[in-house]
Amino acid sequence: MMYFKQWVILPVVLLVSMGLCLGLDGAAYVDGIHLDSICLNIGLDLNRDGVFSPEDYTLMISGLGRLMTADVPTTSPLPCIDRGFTQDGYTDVYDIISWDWAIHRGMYGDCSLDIPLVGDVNLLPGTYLEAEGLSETSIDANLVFQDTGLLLMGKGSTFIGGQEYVDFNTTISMFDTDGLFEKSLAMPRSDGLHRFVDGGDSIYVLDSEQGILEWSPEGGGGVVLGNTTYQYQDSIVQIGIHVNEVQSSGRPILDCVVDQDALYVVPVVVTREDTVYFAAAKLRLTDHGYDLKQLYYDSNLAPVGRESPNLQGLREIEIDSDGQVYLLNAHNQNDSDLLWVFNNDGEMLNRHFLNRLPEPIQNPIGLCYDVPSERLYFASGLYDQNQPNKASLYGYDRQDVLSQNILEPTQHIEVANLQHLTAIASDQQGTLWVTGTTFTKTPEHLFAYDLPYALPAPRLAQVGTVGQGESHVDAISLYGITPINVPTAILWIGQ
Ligand SMILES: [Ca+2]
Ligand SMILES: [Ca+2]
Ligand SMILES: [Ca+2]
Repeated sequence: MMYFKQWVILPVVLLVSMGLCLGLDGAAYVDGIHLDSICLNIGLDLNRDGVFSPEDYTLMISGLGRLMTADVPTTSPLPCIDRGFTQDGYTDVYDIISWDWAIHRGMYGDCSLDIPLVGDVNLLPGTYLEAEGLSETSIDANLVFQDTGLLLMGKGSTFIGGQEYVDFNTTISMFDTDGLFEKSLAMPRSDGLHRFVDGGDSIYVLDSEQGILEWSPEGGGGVVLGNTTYQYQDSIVQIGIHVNEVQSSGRPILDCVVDQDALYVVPVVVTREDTVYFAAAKLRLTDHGYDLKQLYYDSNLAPVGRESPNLQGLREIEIDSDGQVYLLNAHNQNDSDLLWVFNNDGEMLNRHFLNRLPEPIQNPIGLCYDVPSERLYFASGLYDQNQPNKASLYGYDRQDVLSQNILEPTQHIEVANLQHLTAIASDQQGTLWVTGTTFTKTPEHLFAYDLPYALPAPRLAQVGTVGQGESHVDAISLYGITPINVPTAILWIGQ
């Protein structure tokens, strides 16, 4: 089995520390809870049997929807799940992306799986400095999606010694415009694909290693935006992970919006003098590639430091029909679950601290702008251990997002039969498609010796965007219909 890798296990050092300091406004900010040292020399081998295998991957998947707190038992593998470039105190689909990248890079035994934000950048004159990682073709020519309605991407299962586990490889399932299953395809590149984005006539597929790929309806496609460095005004802006044999740096593109000849991406790493922070970027297609046209960031909160919320969780972006830009940050530290709206020229119009709302939303995920209702939808990526079979989805009128009033949802939808929501897509005709997964066994704490865990089952729900107030929908099970157990991305492409 080629993906198994062995290495020497060294003694494990247990260290938990937490720092406190006062910010400029007098508020107490906490440094990160340094739980990673628990994971020292474990790498991805969560059950510590000396090999990395689908057992470990299944254990990681079993941790989805959880919150990292200081009372997580030191024998729990949970802190070792929330690592890499999505270490934010939450375990969700972004940790799957981080793991997949680490698996692809062969970082099975690396203790931190972390990579620095910035590496050594050789500056050359001009705005377009370098492009790396551009490859010939990454999308299989047989992947034809004409007449398809709904696309799901996710993780299926594999058998090891007669026992079923979650597989690392990525599968895409296609459904027709009535939601009936058509077919599934194993992806030829299965190590970094993590999101679909509507690209008009084509589909854009995000890959944590390669950047943004374009997938044409007739099959085939390749990289349209690879790992790139720009000089923008007085800053250096790095997009994607810059893979280097000695030391890679940067962050993968986690989300993008395709709008005519512009691409909006998040996150990008900005270096200005001695500060480094995250932003979203607008790029415009020119005859020599994409030029960086605009950055979107909160200048009051942006520098990554002790005096600010932790904005290293910048993860999702949406654009409304007036070109206004919405950004979502999720981080379980210093009230860092945030929603922003900017105008297209980069001026911040409003920000909302989602965990300071009367009904706080932790780990916001699945940001989706629905054009007909002019509403912004997202969900909490935490599941409620008291109600493990319900997920909460919120819809906000965009005027309310722009208003300085306390943000209140126009719609609050409880999705029954769904434990952990991973992604939302709008058909832009009044329906949201919601996906995620449900675990039949949800212990309070995860332990490696509880393996084998029961495999999670895929879920799909439809939500109308004309309603108001509280409502309930039931998710249907796709178990036995699609080979995907854990859907990680969804896109409506029907007419
Ligand atoms: Ca193992
Ligand atoms: Ca995480
Ligand atoms: Ca988005």
